[in-house]
Amino acid sequence: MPVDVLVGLQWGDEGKGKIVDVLAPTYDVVARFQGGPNAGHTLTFGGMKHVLHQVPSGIFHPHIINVVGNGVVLDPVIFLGELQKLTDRGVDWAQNLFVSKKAQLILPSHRALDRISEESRGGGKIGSTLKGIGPTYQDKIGRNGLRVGDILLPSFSERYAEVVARHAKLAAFYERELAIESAEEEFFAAIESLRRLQLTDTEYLLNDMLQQGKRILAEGAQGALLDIDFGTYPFVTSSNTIVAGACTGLGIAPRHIDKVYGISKAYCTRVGSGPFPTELSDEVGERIRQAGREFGSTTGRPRRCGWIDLPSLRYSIMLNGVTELHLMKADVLDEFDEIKVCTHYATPDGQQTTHFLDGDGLQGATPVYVTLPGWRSELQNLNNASALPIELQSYIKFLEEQLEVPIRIVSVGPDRASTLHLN
Ligand code: 2SA
Ligand code: MG
Repeated sequence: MPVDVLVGLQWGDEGKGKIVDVLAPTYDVVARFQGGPNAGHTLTFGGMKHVLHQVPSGIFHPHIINVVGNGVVLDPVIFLGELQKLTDRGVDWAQNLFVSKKAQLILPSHRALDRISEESRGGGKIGSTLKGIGPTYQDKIGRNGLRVGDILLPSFSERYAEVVARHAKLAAFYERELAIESAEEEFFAAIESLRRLQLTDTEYLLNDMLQQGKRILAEGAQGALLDIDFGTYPFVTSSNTIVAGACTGLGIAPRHIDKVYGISKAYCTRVGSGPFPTELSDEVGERIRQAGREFGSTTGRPRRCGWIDLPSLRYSIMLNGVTELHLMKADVLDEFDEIKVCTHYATPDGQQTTHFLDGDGLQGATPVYVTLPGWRSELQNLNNASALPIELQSYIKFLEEQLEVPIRIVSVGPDRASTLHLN
């Protein structure tokens, strides 16, 4: 039985949480493979909105096993807080949630270092979520990190002290102090609770489930343009957000991967710094922000908004081997007379390119647009794909031709129910 992977194709916030929730009933397992509390996956059903950061989005379905994989960086305080909220809402997660012993722990000092590192960058800030993501992955790659399994060892507090002592030296280099005393109290309380969860070698769990014929959905966080290797470096996150990350982040071999769901908004957004060729700094961008309620679900930051960018999508589709595209938040464009699509870039040397560019190349690229007519009607209550306005059908067809992948889902509202399946 295969593993299907769901990934964001832009700079995150494409609506991955909603689609995992929609697709989840046909899976036995939902597994997170990278990122951590920098993610904010929003699910809306039954008139309630739920935002998940580290808990996989299958948690609301009692039949689904949810796995936090080894590729994740886990903040125990935020994680336990999320679980408490689920308990308060009557979700019984205790039997359905497994955490990899190999996942890295985010310590209070990682959060402090994230802040110090951002502050020391002056004008070149990454715009990180300040959740400690970068410093934790640095420690992982530098072979200095603490893993979830370490909390089961009698020597845990000693090892913790060693790591924090090193972090304090790093802070001193920036002439700063960690100032984490009160955060440490919460941290150790959360570690106590974390010990009582199902901590295991999830690579065995997942591969055993595959052998039993179970279906696994790997849930990506952030998006391809924030990938540490292929994103808009250095304005990226610190993990491989593309489909390859699902193999290393879960311990699943590439040959098991079947479908790749690529999630894109009908327009484009970005939070944090870095190039964004189709960004609209005018009132059109503001209209998209208001209509789409484009504010970060983790930090509340206003998101930068712009038109859909096909060179970047083609790149993300290539890197991920996307087999079907899901077009999100189409309803946000309901009131626009015209919709623009960036088909390629013009470069300062007078050339045109359909390639996504790197670094300064992207900074200097001018988007070239095709303008399509808007549909000027309310999509939210549509429940049948055949009822889609002709202009939206043309928009979808245009994207499919340009991107050479089928669009299988169009989302017309935040609720589970506002999801149209196309053939
Ligand atoms: P980090 O914290 O080290 O991963 O930040 C590095 C860059 O990655 C961006 N990033 C994100 N971009 C969009 N959405 C994300 N998640 C939250 C959400 C963000 C929020 O779902 O809304 O609430 O603000 C996310 N996580 C990381 C980040 O902006 C940096 O550019
Ligand atoms: Mg998000």
